[in-house]
Amino acid sequence: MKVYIDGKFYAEGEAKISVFDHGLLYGDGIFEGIRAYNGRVFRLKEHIERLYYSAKAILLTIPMTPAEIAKAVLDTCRENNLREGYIRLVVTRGVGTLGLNPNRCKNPSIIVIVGKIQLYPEEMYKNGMEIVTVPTTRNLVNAVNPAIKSLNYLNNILAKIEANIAGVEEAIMLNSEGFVAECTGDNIFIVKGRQLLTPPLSAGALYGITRGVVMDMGRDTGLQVGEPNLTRYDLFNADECFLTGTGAELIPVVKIDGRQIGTGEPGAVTRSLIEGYRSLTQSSGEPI
Ligand code: PXG
Repeated sequence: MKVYIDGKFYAEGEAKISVFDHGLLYGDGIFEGIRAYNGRVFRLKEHIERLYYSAKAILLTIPMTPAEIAKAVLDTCRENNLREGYIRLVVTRGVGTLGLNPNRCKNPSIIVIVGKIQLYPEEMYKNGMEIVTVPTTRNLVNAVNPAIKSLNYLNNILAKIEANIAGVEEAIMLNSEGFVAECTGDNIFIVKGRQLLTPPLSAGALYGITRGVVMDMGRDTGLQVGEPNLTRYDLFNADECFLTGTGAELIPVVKIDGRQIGTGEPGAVTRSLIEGYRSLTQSSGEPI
């Protein structure tokens, strides 16, 4: 695989970033996880828009236009003959001194890596997954807002480790008020009657691209889509529950903290949204 760094392609072994890059020293940077399906990059415009939102929030000036970033992503796919797979777009603060002040970092670096994506086991898409709530709470929105897709993922990683310890693949994270925020790398939805609900960004959720697509599909199919604060009680008593993410797509959840959700099998609304999402990913996107 060839890796794009600041306008040039490098073989995997040669694709290197300075140890003085503040992305490494302080996790000072931002990223996007994007998918390509069937020779097209899915929701590329939305991912790049979110990248600029993250950059705005951390006062990082991306030294390229959105159109140039899109071209770099598509060029990297072409260079690697990628038709199907995962694209990691990273912008670091750049090389600076050992002090944390970013004013010494003159040149942010732009990196595009393509590869394969590890989905959850296929069996879980069919039968649903079990998840638990973990002790690590979501970062405060007024500290490092979880809406920023920053290179600081320790909050999520700690929760992921706690999920692993509990023997499950994903974890629900609550915010400091006890409301559901999201999972470590996925947004969470519930279905209750004709309502399709997901926590608001203010609860500590990422502005998920898949989340947005699913909310649109929900509206199109006549569901009442809402973003209220949700508690664990709301999740336990939902008819259906599922997670969304670029990597995971949509995956049904059938057990939370030992409580069976709905019938204990993936629900009808979830299954039809999975179908709808799969056909969208196959039929739309920016041609490579
Ligand atoms: N919340 C968090 C914290 C995320 O990191 C999502 C929600 C879903 O957002 P999108 O925009 O993808 O619908 C994410 C995205 C991985 C992986 O390697 C994680 C994500 C995306 C792709 C791969 O685990 N997380």
